[in-house]
Formats: sequence, C-alpha cells, structure tokens
Amino acid sequence: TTPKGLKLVERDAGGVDTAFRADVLAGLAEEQKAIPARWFYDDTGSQLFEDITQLPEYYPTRAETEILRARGTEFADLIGPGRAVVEFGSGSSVKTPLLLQAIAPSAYVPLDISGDFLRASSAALAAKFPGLPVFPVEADFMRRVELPGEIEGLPKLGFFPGSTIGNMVARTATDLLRSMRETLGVGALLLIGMDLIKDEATLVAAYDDDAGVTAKFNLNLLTRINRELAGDIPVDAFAHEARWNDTYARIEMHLVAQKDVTFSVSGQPFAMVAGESIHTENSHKFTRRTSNMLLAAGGWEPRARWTDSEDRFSLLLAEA
Ligand code: AVJ
Repeated sequence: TTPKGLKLVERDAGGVDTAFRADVLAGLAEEQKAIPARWFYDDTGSQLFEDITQLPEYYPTRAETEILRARGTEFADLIGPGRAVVEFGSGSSVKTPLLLQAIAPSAYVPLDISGDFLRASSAALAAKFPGLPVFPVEADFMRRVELPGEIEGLPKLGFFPGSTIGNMVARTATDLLRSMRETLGVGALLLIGMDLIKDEATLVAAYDDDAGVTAKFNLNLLTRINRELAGDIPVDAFAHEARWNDTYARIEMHLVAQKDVTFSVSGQPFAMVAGESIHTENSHKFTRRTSNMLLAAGGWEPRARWTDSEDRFSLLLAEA
C-alpha cells in the first residue's frame, strides 16, 4: 500500500508556517523567553534527535525499546489484533515495528507536523509490512485530528512513545490527552511512554551529553528560526544548558546568551543580556502515581503498566 500524504499545516503566501512564527514571536516577547519544544523537529532536528537516541547517556529510548521487545505477548493479550494503530509522531524505525509485530493491526496511521520526515518514515514502514495499509497524516496533533476515512469503524490504539508527553506542562498534557480521546473515540486504547524520576546526575547527563549532540539539537532551533522566519540571531553567542527543576520534576533545556545580544525575527527586534536564556524544552519525569493521575485527568483509565529491567522508564496502557 502506497502512503498518501494529506497536508494540514497552515502556511502563509511566503511559505512560512504561521503557527511557528506566532509561537516564536510570542515566546521571545515573554519575561522568561520560551519556545515550545515541538519546533525542534525540522528535518535536521529530527535527524539530530535520532542521533541523541544512540548516545550512551540517553537511556530512555533503549529502556523503552527493551520493554517493547520483552512484552509483546502481553500487549497482544491485552490489545488484541485488528486495531488501527494511530501513532502521535511519525514513528521510530525500531519501536513502531516492534509494536506492530506484536499486535497484528489492520492499519497504521502516523501523525506528524514534519511532512518530509513523515513521508520517509511511512515509506520505510510500509516496505517492512507489505500487507499493512499505511495512511500518513501531516497534522498538528495537539488538536483533534480528522482520521482517514479508510479506518472508520476499526477499533483504535493510540501509540505515543518516547515520553513526548513529558514535553508538556500538566495543563497542556491534559489538553492533549483529551484531544487524543476525541481523535480516537470512546473504547480506544492508548499505549504511552513516560520517563521516570531518578537521580539528578543521570537525568542531567541524558540531556547534556559529552559528545555535544544535545547542544547541537538545542542550537538548531535558532538556525531554524533564522532560516524560516527571516531571523539574524547570532547562534554562536548562545550556549546549551540542561537543569533539573525539582518543583515540577522536570529537566529544562535553555539557550543561554553568553554576552549581550540584539537580533530580529520576522522584522521584530529583540534584546537579551548576558546570562539571560531562552527556555526551549521541558522534559517532565513521573512516578507510577503521577502518571496515573495525569492519565485520569485527561480522561484515560490506567489498565496496565510496564517498566524496563532497571526501572528507568514506564510504558502504560489506558482506556478511553
Ligand atoms: C522526544 C520528548 C522524548 O524529552 O527526552 C531529548 C527530546 N530533548 N534530548 C526528551 C529530547 C533532548 C525528548 N523527547
């Protein structure tokens, strides 16, 4: 089955992603400058994230993959065959096949805002599972998504691995879980990854690796802004920083100005003093109870939970 794209991201006459521009201009105007983490993932950012998942310090991907490999029989028992798997994000070449292999679904629908990456990973997936219909949708899944008519009537399994939910503050995470429930419908299941709270040194190292790949990933956001939003941010004047925020149980990534700087984005002027930062990512960490609480707040009832052999990462199954 040939993947067929369906374009839903809004662009202005000049080809600018209007939501990206609005988020950046509003975020840079705040007292603590901040840009939502979802804008990391242009083609370069998506590739750099793939590189991050291979780093010795970055344990979440390996831990989650271990769970997917080890628990296939249990997933099959609890989920059953014949579902349409709706993945929020275009999917990794390793995790998605492990799930599809385990549960024998009837269709696969990856949702992503990065169209090129989405089409590439969908084609690779379709080649690996020749009998499986694949319907990629280019969309911002923070809002309710209209699913392809071809999967109407099939029971749904939402798949949201990687602890991407951890990028959101509680209010936004709750909104997303509710949107997912609307997208998938009552009776749907959701398999979702959530990273666990652990010692601070391990957490900080996972977001500040020795090879500097995470620093590159963080700084690429500025390069993307310069390219796509007519910016002149002096990228070399910024340094990557990862901090643990214990109040909110999250790793924060910042881009810290190393000297006073002025720049403009889409014609808007901005100034920062040395030491001031742009907050670029939150990565919340959970316990069994806080993950269940978050699911319940979003309208999902916890049904099962798995962790890896070192208790670093959790995968939860919930029902709408
Ligand atoms: C893609 C949300 C899983 O928060 O761990 C990795 C992204 N940022 N290193 C995470 C990320 C820096 C990541 N997720």
